This record gives sequence, C-alpha cells and structure tokens, in this order.
Amino acid sequence: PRELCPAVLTPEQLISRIVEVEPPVVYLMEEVQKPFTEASMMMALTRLADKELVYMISWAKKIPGFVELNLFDQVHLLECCWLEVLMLGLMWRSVDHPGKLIFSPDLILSREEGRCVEGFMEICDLLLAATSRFRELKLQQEEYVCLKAMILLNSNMCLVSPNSGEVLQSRGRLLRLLDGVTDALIWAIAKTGLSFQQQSARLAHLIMLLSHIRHVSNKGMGHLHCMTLKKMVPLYDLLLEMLEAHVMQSTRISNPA
Ligand code: AOE
Repeated sequence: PRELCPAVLTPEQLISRIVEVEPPVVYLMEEVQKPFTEASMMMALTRLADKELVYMISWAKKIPGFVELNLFDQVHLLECCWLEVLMLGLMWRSVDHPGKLIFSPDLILSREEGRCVEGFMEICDLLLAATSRFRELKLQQEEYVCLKAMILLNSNMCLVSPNSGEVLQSRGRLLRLLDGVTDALIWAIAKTGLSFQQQSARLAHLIMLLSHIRHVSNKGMGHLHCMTLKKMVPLYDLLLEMLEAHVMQSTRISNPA
C-alpha cells in the first residue's frame, strides 16, 4: 500500500535533508594539560569519540529511510562504519588547515604531537594525506554529506548473507537508499558546472577516496586495539568486544586462524 512507502525525494530534497541532519561540532570542553602523555592524549580522544558517537546514532536515524531498515541492519551498519564516519568528519573539519588535524576546535593536533602515542603518527599521516586530497579536490559540503551517508549505507555490503524474506526485503531497501544517495551525489557534482567528462572524473575521484578511508579505518582499529590492550583506552567490555570483532575481520584474510 502506498502509505507504507516513504515519499520519494528528489536528489535536491534528499541532499537538503542530509545537510539539515548534520551533527553539531563537538567540543572536548576539558582542560587538556600539555605536553600530552600517551595516556592523556588517548583519554582526550576517547572522550571526544564518545560524545561524537552519541550524535552519530541520532544522525543515522535521521537519514531518510534508515530507520525503515530492519533493526539488525541498522545496528550492523553503524558497527561497521563508525570509525570511517568519524574519520571523514575529522577530514572535513581539517580541510582548510594543512598539516593539522582538527579533532575538535579545542583539540587540534599536528603530526609532531602524535609522536607521544605509539603508532599514532602513521595513522595521522594517512589521515592528513586523505585530507590533502579533499583539499585539492575542493570538496563541497553537499558532496561531503553524501559521501558520509554512502559510508554508512555501504559499510556491510558483503557481510550478512540474506537467508530470510525480511532480511532480503531490508537489503532491497538498503540498495535503493544507496542509489538515492548516489543520485544525490551525481546531482551535487553536476551543479558545479563541469563538463560531463570532468563530472565523471570527479565522481570517480571522490568514490576512490572512500576505499582510502576504509583502509585508514582498518589501520586505526588495529591501533586502537593495541592501545586498549596497553590499557590506554578506558573501554567497557562490550565496546572492547566490538573492537575485537573489527580487528579479527580485517586480519582474517592475511592470517587465517
Ligand atoms: C577520529 C575522528 C574523531 O572525530 C575522533 C577520533 C578519536 C579516536 C581516534 C580517531 C578519531 C582517529 C584514529 C585514532 C583514534 C585513536 C587511535 C587511532 C587516532 O589511531 C578514536 C577513539 C575511539 C574510542 C572509542 C572506541 C570504541 C567504540 C566502539 C563503537 C561501536 O562499536 N559501536 C557499535 C557503537 C557505534 C555507535 C555509532
């Protein structure tokens, strides 16, 4: 029946909806005593991520169509993509500040400051490299919000094998949502007044950056896992399990158990 279908939005309407539901910039709002120690920097980053994750959940729920997916898919998508989404947000905040990572307006780090956390500089360099690429491309806000929604909706594409009607139906809705966001991104790129050829190239460049972000996220998960084992990140058991699930996933191919 018609009333059960969400009204189909035009690309323009979809983008303005996604722009409207952007989460606010989060402040750490704590005195961070410098110079940082490994523990104090990890503590600050964890507190920040903690606040951002709360906003991320309500952001996802406001993406048109997301709450119509089955609950397991909603949870699984968020589990898969949270660090990628945080990282893309970080890149967007940092895009006009070459060489700096704007974790929050009150937590700005350069790669040099990353030296105090073991293994952090390597991740910083990957984050800074992707940020520079976005700067070169002059990423627009409308493109940014589409990419972020794509990360969310594309994050568990290959994981669950549909084995029931309900799962299959939710999967179909997910693919349609993803198509909607793709159309929105294409529309946003078309607005820039580039030639057809250049529009296609820009779409390809932006989407290729998503695989880089997935890569940095996998590296970051591994790093976070090491830090957690060193007791540098105060994590609840449940979060710890979630993190371990990620690390096992991304190492499964390289060292099969
Ligand atoms: C990137 C962006 C950002 O805004 C904040 C942070 C803070 C920490 C940073 C990370 C980042 C970049 C990569 C870093 C990492 C620390 C080490 C790593 C630098 O190299 C992230 C701190 C994260 C702490 C929380 C970890 C547990 C969260 C589990 C969440 C989960 O699995 N679920 C299901 C909740 C999903 C809710 C949406």
